Amino acid sequence: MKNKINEIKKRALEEIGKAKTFEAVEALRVKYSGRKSELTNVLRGLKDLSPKERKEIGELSNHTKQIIESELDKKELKIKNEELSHIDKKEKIDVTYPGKKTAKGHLHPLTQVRYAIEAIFKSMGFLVVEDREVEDEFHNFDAMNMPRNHPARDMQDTFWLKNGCVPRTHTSSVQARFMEKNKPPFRIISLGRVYRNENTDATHESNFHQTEGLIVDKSGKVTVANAKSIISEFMKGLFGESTKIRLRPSYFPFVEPGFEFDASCPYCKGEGCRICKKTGWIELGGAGMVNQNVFTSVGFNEDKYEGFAFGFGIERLAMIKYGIDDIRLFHAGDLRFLQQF
Ligand code: FA5
Repeated sequence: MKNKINEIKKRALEEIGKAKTFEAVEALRVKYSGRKSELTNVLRGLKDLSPKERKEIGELSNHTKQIIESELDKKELKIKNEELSHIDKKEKIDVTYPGKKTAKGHLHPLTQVRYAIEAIFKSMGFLVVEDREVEDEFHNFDAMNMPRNHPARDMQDTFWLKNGCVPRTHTSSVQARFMEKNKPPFRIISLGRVYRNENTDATHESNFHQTEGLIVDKSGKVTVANAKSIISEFMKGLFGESTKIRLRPSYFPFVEPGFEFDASCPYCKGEGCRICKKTGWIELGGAGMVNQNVFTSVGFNEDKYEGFAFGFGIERLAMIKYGIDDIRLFHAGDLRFLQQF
């Protein structure tokens, strides 16, 4: 039995010496040290030996097993070290090679225009305020001098909610909300979403954004001339120094007198082109002196204050600024469009 054990040991050490891969070492571990190894088989015959021989053979086989296992471990470590020493040939790292650029997100073009509008008005001393998008009938219509059955309500097709409220049809509702809580003098702008029950086309959306402006002071302190110069400064800030504006008489129930204002086309500088439909002017919004009925509806004494209000669509401004001919592109979520800004 001693000879058999020594023969197994000799063979095992020879084979371990020749093994070159992890897999080969693992196969030898099973063959010489596993539960079904040759050495384990030999030990099954121990029961037929005398106690003295059993002790001697038992010790020899344990010692042999330890030697084989230690050689297997050493061989495994050797193979691992060899692999690591060659890794630089397989996996070269050039630390000077430029890395892959991760695509960065950026602001939506409407957000960019919104920030530009805010910055220009803030530089003229305006406070930026926000209010709710779902309004009650009073603040959206009645307080703005559009009581129930007033024909002017038809000017803005409205989505009605079951509870009688409306997704606001214009940012003018913020005028009433602000004046209920603040006494003049003040100058504010408010930017946000508005909703109209309209069919969409290249220049109309049912959900778009507006900017509302309101300046109120004691009677005699606010004039159309002040307002015209503020709107003019704003347009120059957005479209360039050479931009001109003009006011045309128009009707909005919450202002008296009321105007629509146009800016000279920034593309053709007033010569006439495709963007301005050959007129040289682009219509941008409405404006006017605040109707005294609006002041009384928020609790101000009649004729104590005077004010000027204006409102314009943010998408329309962005279309002109970037030369976009279809308003629906802003909300379509097409990355090929958005990545251009
Ligand atoms: C108003 O909404 C008034 N509240 C503006 C105002 C404020 C007038 C203060 C006087 C004083 P209007 O419905 O014309 O007015 O809309 C104002 C601007 O919003 C338009 O000039 C246009 O730029 C934009 N706009 C109107 N309807 C749409 C639409 N369906 N899609 C995109 N933009 C629109």
